[in-house]
Amino acid sequence: MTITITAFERSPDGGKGLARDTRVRWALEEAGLPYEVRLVSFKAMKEPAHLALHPFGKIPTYEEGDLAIFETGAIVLHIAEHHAGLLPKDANARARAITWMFAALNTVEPPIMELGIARIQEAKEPWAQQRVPLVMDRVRLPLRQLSARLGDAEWLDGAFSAGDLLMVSVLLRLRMSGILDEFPSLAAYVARGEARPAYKRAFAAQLAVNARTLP
Ligand SMILES: N[C@@H](CCC(=O)N[C@@H](CS)C(=O)NCC(=O)O)C(=O)O
Repeated sequence: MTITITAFERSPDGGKGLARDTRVRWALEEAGLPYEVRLVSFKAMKEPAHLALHPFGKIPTYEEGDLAIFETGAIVLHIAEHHAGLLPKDANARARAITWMFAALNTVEPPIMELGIARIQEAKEPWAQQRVPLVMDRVRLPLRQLSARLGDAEWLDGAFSAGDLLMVSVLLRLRMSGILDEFPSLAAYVARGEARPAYKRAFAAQLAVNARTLP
């Protein structure tokens, strides 16, 4: 059955791979699954056809036969549960890997998103100067804790898993801020993720979309 995902027709990051379709592309590449991409404009994302797939009018979505789902965490979990390579077979190890998926999306990502909002959308507010350092500290706390847990290990819990895929994807959003460089073990962890052939293929595929010239 053909897998179709949605992605930005033109990503606001210009192809840096930070839009969330890259996470899904990466998971599909790790699992060795071919997929098609339907590109959507910001306008189309808010129209009924797309809202039927994604009630919040965002990308990515995932369609396979009569299944249509949204939310990158759910999509990556679905891929990982049905194909080898992203979750361990042992039940407890699998539960721990899924825990890291949730930790990436529920604990580490929220302050990182908040920092993006503080730096860009709220930049002109009179209080922006005071707020940004506060949010940066809110980003640093889970990073310190994550770095302590990772230690010298290659991945978060044994072999590379969907937990690492989402954690690396989330941490990548910090590169521009310079905060990642304060945590050399996390910077090296992210670099290991980016060095995976599946990540490179996913990155190249989204870049090809964003580098093309629109009519
Ligand atoms: N929690 C959702 C977030 C989805 C999301 O925010 N997608 C962004 C792209 S990375 C989007 O579509 N933004 C366009 C908009 O909000 O209009 C997920 O993980 O899939």
